[in-house]
Amino acid sequence: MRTASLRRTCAALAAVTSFALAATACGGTTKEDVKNEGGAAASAGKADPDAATKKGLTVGFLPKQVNNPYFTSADKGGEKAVKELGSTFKEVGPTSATDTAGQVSYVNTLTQQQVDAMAVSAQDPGALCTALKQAMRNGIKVVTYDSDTKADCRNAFVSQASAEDLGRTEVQLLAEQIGHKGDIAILSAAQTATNQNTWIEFMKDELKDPKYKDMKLVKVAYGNDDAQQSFQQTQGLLQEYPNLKGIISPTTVGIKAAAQYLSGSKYKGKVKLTGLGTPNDMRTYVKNGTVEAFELWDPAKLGELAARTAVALASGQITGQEGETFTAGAMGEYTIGEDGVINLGRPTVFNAGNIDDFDF
Ligand code: RAM
Repeated sequence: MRTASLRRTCAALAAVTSFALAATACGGTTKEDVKNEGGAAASAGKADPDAATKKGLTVGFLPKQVNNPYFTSADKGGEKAVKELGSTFKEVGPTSATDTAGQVSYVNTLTQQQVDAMAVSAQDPGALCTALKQAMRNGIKVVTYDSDTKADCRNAFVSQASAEDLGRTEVQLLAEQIGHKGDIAILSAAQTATNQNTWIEFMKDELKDPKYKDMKLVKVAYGNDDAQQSFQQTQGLLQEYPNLKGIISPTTVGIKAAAQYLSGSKYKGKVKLTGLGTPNDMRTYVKNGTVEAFELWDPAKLGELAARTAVALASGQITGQEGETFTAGAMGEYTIGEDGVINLGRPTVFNAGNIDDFDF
């Protein structure tokens, strides 16, 4: 059995040396090690729901992108919860949503800094796996939030809502606005983003229903969660498809940039736009008639649930197995579902009638 201090040494080694060297120095990495020391399917030990909540932990948040207001809200929610629980919060992360190599090195940084748990929003489903598994082998609990990696590369995934619900309802929202007729496009984030790609698959599946027979998805464009690129991609879509009737943008950066473009163009109010946005970003465009309705969850609550899940894992109250339950403070009780997924709840649809009730 490894001691905690050996784990720490290995963590530091793994982060500063090559994986092979760290594995040798730490006595090799066998399948059994992985089984015993990490992975949703192979979490260490048994959960003890009555275990005390540990204090004095360090929980690192690693969003897709640090300068994105959505992640600012989410991570603030995480920070508040971590502090309330008597632990230390830290945040690291890239400024670009397409800097996957940067995300990998931030995982290694957190491992090297010997955090107790990390909450990661993955830019890419597979790219972080080696680094995340290394973290778990060193006793660090790994939660993904917002955007998942593969199930065996983390202990649990805190999902904003059912991916299926999100994908299908965005198509439904747009269909109502365009009378179920016309060409439509999707303006997504990064091409590799796990969350957006999952939602887009459900959008495509929803569009197979005969009630959408007169709607055609002509293109999926990628604005990389960059305001300027998203603006230009919207402009490009309208140039390429002048008969476009609607756009779905399942990204807070994308929908805002698309709304900005549409609102200053001849397409304002004519080309419908929906997707996932924050009420504060979208208020102007709802009030000026560019956007009728869009949806989102509360990012701060997502961050809070990620933090509480990370602390529950690090305290041994849960291991990430399906069926385990834990209390997430005032948010109430949550049950871990299939593949270690924990669902925050249902998203809210925002429109002119309710947008002023929200401030995030
Ligand atoms: C952007 C990011 C994030 C996504 C939201 C809706 O801020 O791509 O991952 O969940 O949009």
